Amino acid sequence: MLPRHGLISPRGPRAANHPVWTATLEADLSRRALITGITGQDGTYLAEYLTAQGYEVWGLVRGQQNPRVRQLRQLLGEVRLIRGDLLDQGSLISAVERVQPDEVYNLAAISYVPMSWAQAELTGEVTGLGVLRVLEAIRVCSGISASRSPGRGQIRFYQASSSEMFGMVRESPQTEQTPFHPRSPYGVAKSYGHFLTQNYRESYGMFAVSGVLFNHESPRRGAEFVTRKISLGVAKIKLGYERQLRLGNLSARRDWGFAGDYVRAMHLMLGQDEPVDYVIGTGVTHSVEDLLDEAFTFAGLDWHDHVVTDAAFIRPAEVDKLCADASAARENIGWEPKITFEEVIGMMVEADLELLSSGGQAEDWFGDTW
Ligand code: NAP
Ligand code: G4F
Repeated sequence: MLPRHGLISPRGPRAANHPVWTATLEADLSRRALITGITGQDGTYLAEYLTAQGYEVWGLVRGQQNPRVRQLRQLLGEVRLIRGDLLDQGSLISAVERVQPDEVYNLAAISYVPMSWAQAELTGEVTGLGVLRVLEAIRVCSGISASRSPGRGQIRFYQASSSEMFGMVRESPQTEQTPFHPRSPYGVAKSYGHFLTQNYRESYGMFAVSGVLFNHESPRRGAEFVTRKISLGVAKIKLGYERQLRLGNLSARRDWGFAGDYVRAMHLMLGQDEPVDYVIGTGVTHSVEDLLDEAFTFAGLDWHDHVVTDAAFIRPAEVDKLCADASAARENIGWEPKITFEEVIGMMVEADLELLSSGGQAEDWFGDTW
């Protein structure tokens, strides 16, 4: 639906004063969010958070028989789903037209770094060009062009940028001013999405921002990522299903936080008067060895007895160390993490012990082993 008379409204012309509409006025005033990547870790936390804030939440799901939809329905009964794919421009335009969102959160991506070497072109298409397609859907549906800027009440856009863009870091900790040097096709694709979001803000005056988020984890994390691979490994060893855990580079360092804290930052960023990008992280860095210490000790085990390094998990190019300086987010938008590294790792090991001892499998939840 294109706005008439050049009026830009995310839900089209509102007829709030018309008698037919007065009965639905209250419902119409609730804000509406469209989340891409709703079946992923962050999508589920963000959907829960926005629903609790009174939003009407819509999630974009891809595929004909997406197996995650059933899990999503069990977890988030109130969320409305709409079909669409970041590879398909028309489907994104249809979704924005249908939902008429106030806010769009683009969380969809191929997000597993090793997969970005195995399927580099697809990663470029989804994680990189996918951002362009979502921005274009918003631009077209809002009637924005080089000569027509968005008005008040425009659709606000959040892009899930990543600390992987810093890659071979030029300084530590990393801030909003730290230059990018991505080390994987994933990091390169995210850098494209980041600069494109900035460019649409500057070219068209759109309220489009990127959150440069450092690693964030939870019991909903995909089993291919190192924190969840370790929490599942600990649970399997503790319960006697396995004896060994095979991993790659144990000296890599990351700034690991809790996903539930990070989705609050996404929402805060879209609620500001001005569109500004922020770095989001805890400011504390740990090695994979520290992570092993924490997780195995939590379950009363010693990782040295079980962990084997395996060259199959070493990356063609590694990001050695990441650490956020999120002081701008703290000072300007009042964001701070509440859950520590130790707490999130304990939460994950506990959840996986419970999951496996009750007969569940990681594959029943989000993600499969790589
Ligand atoms: P995730 O669990 O891997 O979820 C990725 C989501 O993208 C899934 O819902 C997936 O849907 C969807 N998706 C993949 N290809 C798609 C396509 N062609 N069209 C539509 N949807 C597609 O990722 P996450 O950890 O929640 O992260 C959310 C976002 O933040 C990602 O963009 C990630 O790159 C970024 N990020 C994450 C972190 C972190 O530490 N978690 C840090 C920085 C940035 P299916 O279920 O259909 O596969
Ligand atoms: O858990 P990871 O796979 O996460 P990575 O590569 O840091 O990426 C995650 O965080 C990014 C933000 O910085 C996101 F943008 C991205 O989407 C994703 O969510 O690996 C963490 C570290 C790496 O240095 C890796 O080499 O753990 C090391 N590692 C060691 N052994 C391993 C393994 N990683 C995995 N996945 N599997 C291993 O066996």
